[in-house]
Amino acid sequence: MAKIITTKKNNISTEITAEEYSYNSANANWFPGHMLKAMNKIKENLKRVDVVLEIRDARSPLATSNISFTDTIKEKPSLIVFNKTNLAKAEVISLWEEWLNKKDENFIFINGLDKNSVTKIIQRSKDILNKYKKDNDNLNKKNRLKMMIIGLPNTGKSTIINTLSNRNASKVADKPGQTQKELWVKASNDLDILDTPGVLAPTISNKNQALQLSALNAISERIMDAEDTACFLVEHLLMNNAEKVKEHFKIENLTNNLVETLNQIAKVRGCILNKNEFDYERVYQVVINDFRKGCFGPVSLERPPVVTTT
Ligand SMILES: Nc1nc2c(ncn2[C@@H]2O[C@H](COP(=O)(O)OP(=O)(O)OP(=O)(O)O)[C@@H](O)[C@H]2O)c(=O)[nH]1
Ligand SMILES: [Mg+2]
Repeated sequence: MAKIITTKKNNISTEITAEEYSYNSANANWFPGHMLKAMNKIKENLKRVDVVLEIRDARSPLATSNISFTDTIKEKPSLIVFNKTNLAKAEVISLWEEWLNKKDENFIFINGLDKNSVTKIIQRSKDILNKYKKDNDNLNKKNRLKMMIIGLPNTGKSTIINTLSNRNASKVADKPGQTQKELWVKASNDLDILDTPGVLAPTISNKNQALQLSALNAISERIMDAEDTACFLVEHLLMNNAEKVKEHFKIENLTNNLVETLNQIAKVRGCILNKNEFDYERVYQVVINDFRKGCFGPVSLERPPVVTTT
């Protein structure tokens, strides 16, 4: 059977992290108009809330950040919430906690589907707010807590609100851009939360970051195609979750070679074209979908940067 992986894609399998790409103005759909609108709304609503929650994905804590948020909310009490811990590797989360503890940031790791875990956000937010109030003692004491929830698309903002409020107050879906308009939700007698549409950073300068965002379903396939995303995922999984790949696809003689693995997946999943060629487009979708369903066990796409001392 013929191998149809192109040269360009084989480049992906080598030094992607060293490559520098620019995705800003060159890419027509990178920062769509509705995101600009959403960002302006976030700024406008800042004065109506006590605390801002910035949701990121625990599998990619830095890749799912947005510099526009950091700048916008810097004067406001805020908490970075790393969501989807049930999909990330526990040992890598510990490394992140160690790394983040050295920074001057409020953060928490949670599983957005677990009520006990999500509830921890409330106490942390109150502690942050109380500390802030002590430092700004002219602020009025109020009984109701008002929160705004922001973050990249598909990081789990609406899910967290639903878990907190015990109902499907905001629509949830495993695709970017589900929430299109801000929505106030009364989560309990003393808590109101403002859900907002996901907003991407206006610029992403690193291809590895774009690949992570694509794998996590935070950006559409128009920006990063399935072939690049699937090759990135297979390479990552072969290095970090090989046993699970073997088990999931029932591949006995798994190697660490990208093309051989794609071919083996094509065989076991019957992704074959008419002329006995592998149907790589279908293989890419299988890899991406199975990753998003969590079929390879906990996966952490990013590790804390290593600080080198000279
Ligand atoms: N496994 C797991 N899935 C989660 C968690 N939180 C959210 N999800 C899933 O992630 C997907 C996206 O969730 P949403 O709540 O719609 O994400 P969002 O940030 O509101 O997305 P936009 O509205 O598009 O910006 C859904 O399929 C959720 O079920 C979590 O902690 N663990
Ligand atoms: Mg949403």
